[in-house]
Amino acid sequence: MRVLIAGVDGYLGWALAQHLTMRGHEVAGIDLFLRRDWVAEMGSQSATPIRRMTERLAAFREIYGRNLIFRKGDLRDYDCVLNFLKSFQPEAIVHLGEMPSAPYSMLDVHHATFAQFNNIGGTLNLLFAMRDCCPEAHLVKLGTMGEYGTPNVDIPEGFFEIEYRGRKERLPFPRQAGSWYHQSKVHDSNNITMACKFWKLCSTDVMQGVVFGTRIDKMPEDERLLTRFDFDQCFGTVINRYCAQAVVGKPLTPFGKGGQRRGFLPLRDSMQCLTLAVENPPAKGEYRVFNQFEELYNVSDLAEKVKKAAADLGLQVSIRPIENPRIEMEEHYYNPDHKHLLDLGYKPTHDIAQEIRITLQDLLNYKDRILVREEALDPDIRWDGSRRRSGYLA
Ligand code: USQ
Repeated sequence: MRVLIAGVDGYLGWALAQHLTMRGHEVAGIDLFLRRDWVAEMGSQSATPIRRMTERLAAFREIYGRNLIFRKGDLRDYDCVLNFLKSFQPEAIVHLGEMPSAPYSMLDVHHATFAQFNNIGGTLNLLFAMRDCCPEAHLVKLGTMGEYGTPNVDIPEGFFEIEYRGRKERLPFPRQAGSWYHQSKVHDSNNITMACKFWKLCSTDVMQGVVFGTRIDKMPEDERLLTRFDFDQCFGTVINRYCAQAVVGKPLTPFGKGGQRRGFLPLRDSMQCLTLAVENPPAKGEYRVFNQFEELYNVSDLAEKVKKAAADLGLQVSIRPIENPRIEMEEHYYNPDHKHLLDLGYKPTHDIAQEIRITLQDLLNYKDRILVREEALDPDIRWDGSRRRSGYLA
């Protein structure tokens, strides 16, 4: 299948290009390298030494014997999007090309408007370009579990049956985003739903949980193929940040009471799930939603798991909760469904402890790259709009 990946230079995109190629798909990618700039803006860098795209492409060709067709381009530029789609004629488009950080979007008005213009505008351009040149293609769009928020009831996969004043309807489950970034994904979901309805496009909107780890299945041992690994306050997700903290001997930092529950999945499982979505497209005109995660954990339990895995490797680390810079519930009910991907054959990794151990081992090779950007680990972006470092709570 011809698959176009928007955001191919990112954490998921670079890994997915390899995973899909190993499965025999013809892959093209587009990227503007903005993730590299955003992380630098946060005073940080990828712990793994990611290469320039020219070197990445050469390594790709050498190791997989296939070309990754690449275009440097901006999804906010409609002509660029349209021309690339026209020339590649994708059968599937995996859209990972958005600004993915909640804290980054909460920095100030400029970052909030950037997050929404960039994400919503890029997705709209893709939808219009699909309508105009490849309406049969399948859009696999990366949404987020964060679109639903943390309601005090179970969360279905996108839709639920409701009876109101004696009448019944299948409606989208209410979205209650927790940041300007998460809100941009909610708007995307609404726009995609409309494009499927009006233009008979088809789409899988993937409500993905928090991804962690360094590895994908069957990954050849070559440093040039490593995907990026961020640990700063904006682009590092919680388990990845804990692992980076453990490697440089800093305390692990659950925010506040630490009872925040989320769905998590290793990078290798994210690849498996996105591939299942690509290889099993919905019907013409269908908009479907997959909740994509392996298991639910709270952030305190995860800190304990990282501490234990680190101890197994001889690293002594402590856990010190810090003031929560975010406005979010710190103890709450959380019970989302996640059946659609399992029905399609998703086989979860399950051994989270083993995955954390592998991540720590990989990071130990790059300890110095984390140490030189150690300050980037400490959060100071607050949801109330102020900027102040979070102190330890105990
Ligand atoms: N957290 C800590 N300590 C830390 C960092 C984070 O306790 O050092 C907590 C946060 O307060 C939050 C939870 O961990 O309650 C998850 O935070 P995160 O930074 O790992 O993830 P989040 O901001 O939710 O965003 C990430 C990705 C985003 C994706 C989302 C999926 O950056 O692109 O959409 O995970 S989900 O969380 O399911 O919405």
